[in-house]
Amino acid sequence: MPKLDIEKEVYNCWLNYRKIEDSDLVTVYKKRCMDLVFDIETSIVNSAKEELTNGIYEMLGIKANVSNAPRGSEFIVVGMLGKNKYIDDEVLPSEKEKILEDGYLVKGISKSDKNYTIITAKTQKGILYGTFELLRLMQMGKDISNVLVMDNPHNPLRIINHWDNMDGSIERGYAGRSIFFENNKIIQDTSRINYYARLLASVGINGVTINNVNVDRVASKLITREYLTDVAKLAEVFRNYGITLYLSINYASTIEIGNLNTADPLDQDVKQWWKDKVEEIYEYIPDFGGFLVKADSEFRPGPFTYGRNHAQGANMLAEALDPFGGIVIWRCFVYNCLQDWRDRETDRAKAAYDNFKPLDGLFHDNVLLQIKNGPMDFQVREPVSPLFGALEKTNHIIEFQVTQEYTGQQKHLCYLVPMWKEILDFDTKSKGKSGIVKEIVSGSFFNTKYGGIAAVANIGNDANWTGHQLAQANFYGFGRMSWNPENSCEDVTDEWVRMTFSNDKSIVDTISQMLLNSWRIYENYTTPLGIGWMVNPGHHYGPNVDGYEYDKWGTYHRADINGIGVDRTLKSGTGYTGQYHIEVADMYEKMETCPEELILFFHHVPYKHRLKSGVTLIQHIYNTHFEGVQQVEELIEKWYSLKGKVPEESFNHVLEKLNIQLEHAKEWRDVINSYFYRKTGIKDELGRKIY
Ligand code: GCW
Repeated sequence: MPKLDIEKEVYNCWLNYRKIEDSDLVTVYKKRCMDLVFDIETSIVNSAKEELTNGIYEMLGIKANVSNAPRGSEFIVVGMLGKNKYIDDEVLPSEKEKILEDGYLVKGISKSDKNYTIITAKTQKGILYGTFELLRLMQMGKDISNVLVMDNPHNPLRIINHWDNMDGSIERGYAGRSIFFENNKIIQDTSRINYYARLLASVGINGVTINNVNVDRVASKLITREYLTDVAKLAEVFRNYGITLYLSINYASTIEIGNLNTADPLDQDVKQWWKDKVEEIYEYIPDFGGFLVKADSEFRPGPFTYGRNHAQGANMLAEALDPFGGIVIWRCFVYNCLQDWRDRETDRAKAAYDNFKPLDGLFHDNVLLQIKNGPMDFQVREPVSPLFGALEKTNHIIEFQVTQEYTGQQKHLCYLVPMWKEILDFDTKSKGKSGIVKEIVSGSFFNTKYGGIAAVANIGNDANWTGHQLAQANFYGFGRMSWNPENSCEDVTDEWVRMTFSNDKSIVDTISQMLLNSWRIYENYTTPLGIGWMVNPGHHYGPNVDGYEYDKWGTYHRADINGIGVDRTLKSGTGYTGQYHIEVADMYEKMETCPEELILFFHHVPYKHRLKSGVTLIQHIYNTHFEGVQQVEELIEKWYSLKGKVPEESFNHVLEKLNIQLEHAKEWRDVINSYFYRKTGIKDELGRKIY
């Protein structure tokens, strides 16, 4: 039996609602949770009701009474503002004002004759989010009697993108197969998808794209009657949790599944085809979100074929979606992937800005550009894409990658929340003032109609969803950060550990520390100082220093016997630094002011160059690679300290992953160190073993 329980536990992720052991707390909670007042019935509120009754049952072992009026003097009341006297009498006008769309208030009330806790909002979704908040507090053993939590989503759009193919495989998926597709069909049993919707809603995600941005022949047909009935079923599952469904589309659908011989966005037949198509989709899914489009990118079709630009391509689709309130999310991952190594001017990092900055202001207002966080491709460290702060008149959202393509593929522990936080807090100095990325992407800085955060999912049909159980923290953390980037990494991490494992301080501290340090550790033993890429081409796992250096794909580190790094300065390099606002450009342009962790991204640096720490670049490379491996050993020691404290299966599972990580970290260390030792002939000052 314990086996079954643990499977259930890892499957449930942070919504495990473990039985609460502290008997005093149980007494207090039970009194309050016995009586639940819900005064509206809608599918989203019903999801909240089910979640709350189920959570209470699991944690406290009681079946709460649910009705539309309190039975006694202690209860929880859940309802919309302005509809219920128990709520309206006790929520201050100032509080009412501060609750924004989809935000919520959870408030404890103590009166002489009544004690109760309010969950209220202006929208049904707000009620659902507020309910999850209350459950989170209970899972963490927090006070719910005198509580006062008000929270609003910082980003209007909080979307998860799946790179799932219809045959069930997942591009860059490291946790099993698709939960949506199998054998070119949509999976009919939606129970797992329903659970997934709960997980998403619990962290505030409100949009999902179910299919890969690389839309193959079969997936192109998702927007046809052959599939729309099934797509609509999925949309319903998500709708109940306040989540809007989007589809990735093939830009050349008119050719692929229509009977036209062109996809020219200015062609009348093409325009009409999309208008009819969109109308058909809305017949099935009245609240369909819209299209996600990868066009003219990595051999995908796009408007370039017809001599048209991205604005013309996106606007054509936007016109079709506009009457129904749909949006086009158009990706900016457009670059020349066949760069020649002799060409020192073309620079992949410059491509997104070069392609899209000139189009700023030309997109319809239901088009959003989706921009990867960095100018390259989800490396362990990159500067922030210069498009943030540059696009002033175009809706746009940032794209993160939760799936760990370049960050250890869910074999390595690499908790990405600190990275995302750093990116969101970056100051682009746009318009000569402080233009922080999180304010830009939310839409508030430039006052754009839409804004938000998207990310590529890291889940699949593995029993624990994410392959590495601790990678669930990346999923959770992404949601919490997209809801509110003001959340601190420490708080988000703490919540996840408590909800997933335990409120025991030693467990919380140990796992939190492991998570919070893991990104830097991974960086230490992999690619140094922002250079990125030294992975095996294709699958992107494991070290291969020259893998992309000698590949036709064209992504370079330019290591020679004197130095390494790409000169991206205006003065002598590719000129990429010039894409940033002047203060930022100046900072990156000079080696002395360039943040060292990115120095090889911006400069070709001699191996003997002394870094601020006083050590030479080459010595830094050696040191961090030895240190990274040691740090993985320390992670293992820390994990050992939890033996007997976390469920045995989880303990063994994570231990196994950490041991793999250690072996592979050693490989990284040795490959990188040997490469540079041979290239430079410079010995490690500490005489450590270099092969
Ligand atoms: O990083 C690359 C990935 C591709 C991916 C592409 C993209 C979906 O290696 O697998 O394709 O990015 O973001 O479009």
